[in-house]
Amino acid sequence: MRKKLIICVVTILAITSVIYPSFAYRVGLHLPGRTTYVYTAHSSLNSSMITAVRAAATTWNSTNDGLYLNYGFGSTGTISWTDSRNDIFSANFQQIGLPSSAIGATIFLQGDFETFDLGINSVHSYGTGSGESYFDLQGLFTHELGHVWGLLDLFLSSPEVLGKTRNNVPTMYGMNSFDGTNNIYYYLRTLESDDIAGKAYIASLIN
Ligand SMILES: [Ca+2]
Ligand SMILES: [Ca+2]
Ligand SMILES: [Zn+2]
Repeated sequence: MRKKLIICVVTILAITSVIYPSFAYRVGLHLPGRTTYVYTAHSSLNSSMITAVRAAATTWNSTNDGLYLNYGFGSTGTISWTDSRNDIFSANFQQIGLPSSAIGATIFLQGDFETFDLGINSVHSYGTGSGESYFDLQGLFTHELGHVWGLLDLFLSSPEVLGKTRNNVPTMYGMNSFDGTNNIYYYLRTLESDDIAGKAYIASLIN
């Protein structure tokens, strides 16, 4: 059983500007450079992971605000932050220079929000469901894909999180442990009103 909270980070390799309006969600660091991103499933993902990321993308697409994540193709080879591929991958974060304590990370380069890469840290155990001995893949991917749209992590002390339970905590809650479970990701599969409002706000800025 994991007793330690592990921060799930969005990694911006270089930060251009920070806008930080406080609504019932938080946006900042960047606005997406595209209204539709095509992502690829890297060969480091197993079939369960691919199923999970596609379900997570469908969840965000269902908000119907003009911002879409479309599956492109399977990819192989080296992951590059600077190529045109938006790879979804699994890797040992420490070995590739990402924060070793993170569970997932979404990576943009400074000034280029046309492309991203999104990874899960292979040192952890992943699965499907609400079990406590692993992290739910679909919920984790749903959370990370929210970062693609520019939504920021929320934490225990965030007004958006105070008073919430596992059943209504926003998907953008940024740690694994909440409301007595160490696998809050299972509950992050479904978007809450704050997540939907945040994405709609971002859509209104760029559409
Ligand atoms: Ca890339
Ligand atoms: Ca939910
Ligand atoms: Zn996060």
